[in-house]
Amino acid sequence: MRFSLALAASVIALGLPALATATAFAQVETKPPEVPTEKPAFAGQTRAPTVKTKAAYELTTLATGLNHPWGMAVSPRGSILVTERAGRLRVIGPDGKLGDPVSGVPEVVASAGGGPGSSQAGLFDVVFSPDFAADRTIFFSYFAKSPADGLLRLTVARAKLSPDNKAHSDLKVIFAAEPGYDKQLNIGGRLAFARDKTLFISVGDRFQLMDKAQSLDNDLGKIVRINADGSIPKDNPFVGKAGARPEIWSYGVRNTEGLTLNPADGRIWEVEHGPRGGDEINRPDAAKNYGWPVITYGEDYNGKPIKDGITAKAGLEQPLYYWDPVIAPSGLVAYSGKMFPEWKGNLLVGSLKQMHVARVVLDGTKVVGEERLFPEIGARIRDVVEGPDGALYLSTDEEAGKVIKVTLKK
Ligand SMILES: [Ca+2]
Repeated sequence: MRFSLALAASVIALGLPALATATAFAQVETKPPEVPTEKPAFAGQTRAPTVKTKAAYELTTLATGLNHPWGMAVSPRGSILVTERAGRLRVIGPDGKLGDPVSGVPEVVASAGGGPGSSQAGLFDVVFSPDFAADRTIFFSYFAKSPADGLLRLTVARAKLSPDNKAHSDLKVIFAAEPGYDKQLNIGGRLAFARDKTLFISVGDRFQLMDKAQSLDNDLGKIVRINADGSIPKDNPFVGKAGARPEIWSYGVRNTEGLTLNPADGRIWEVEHGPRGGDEINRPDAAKNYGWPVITYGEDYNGKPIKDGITAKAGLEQPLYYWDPVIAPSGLVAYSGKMFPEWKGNLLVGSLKQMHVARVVLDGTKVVGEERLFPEIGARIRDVVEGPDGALYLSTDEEAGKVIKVTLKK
């Protein structure tokens, strides 16, 4: 913004058409940054130019009255699994009918809240097995209290869904993030299958334990990769390394609530909640350190710097993109459908705080444009998923939350 304003001012001084210049340099973000002294590491790392979709879309509310719907998965036949944070799993049939809670979901530790300092626990994400047609297996993440030590952990389980979609069976816990802890902030909890059928899990830094994101002897502040049966893939980067947990794929993240396979490059991408002024997009590489909390954009909620207040350091990865002010990103899809050809290859990111879906236009790994879609919904967006026909499904983070379908306008 600083540059565009300065440029616009000098253009006005020269008597050139200021409007055209302002349009050419218009950035999607117009509010001042939280930390104006911080500078991006490269051009285009923040405040991308505004783009505007030509696609005519319509929004249809499929379900209402869901308690903070958190995660969704759409089957090839159009059934939608949706979690409610309080600990219920529901199925919306292809006919749009909302089913009763699926039985057999384990007990979760759930709490109300939202915003800095409050609790945010419960039942989180749900994904289909890559072989669902054959194995009827689903995977879900939740916050649970361990009977052994009474502490709370992000937990991932698999279970079989009955043919009538009404019950779970054969529940098996396949991951629990170590160490357990008694507080309920920055838990993470997104799930995404890679093409090789390994399961990626985002684990938050648990806020007060942020320094653990930098050490490899624990799972907090990490992107974790496991096999679908809970075993460790032999080609994980820290397998056999003394003092490192073998399930770790990459580290130094804060609270990742968006994780997805990008069909364009076959890679897993993530979006994470940073501190005030530092939300990020990253494409996690094996064994790499994404910086938190040693480097970050933004500042602490009390206005003080995070650690040394630095944004770059040798050996630590830069985010591909950051938002300052934050959007509070949750839910991520790399669009590959046929319904909206214009969005192909774009990242679609739910925004809790700014109540929109950010459409992020990529050129390779570089962000070249951004748009704020669906502000007319007027609600915190918790999850964004793509259906088999290219329609989008959004969930809203509300006491009486909705599932909304986005389709091409007829
Ligand atoms: Ca980072």
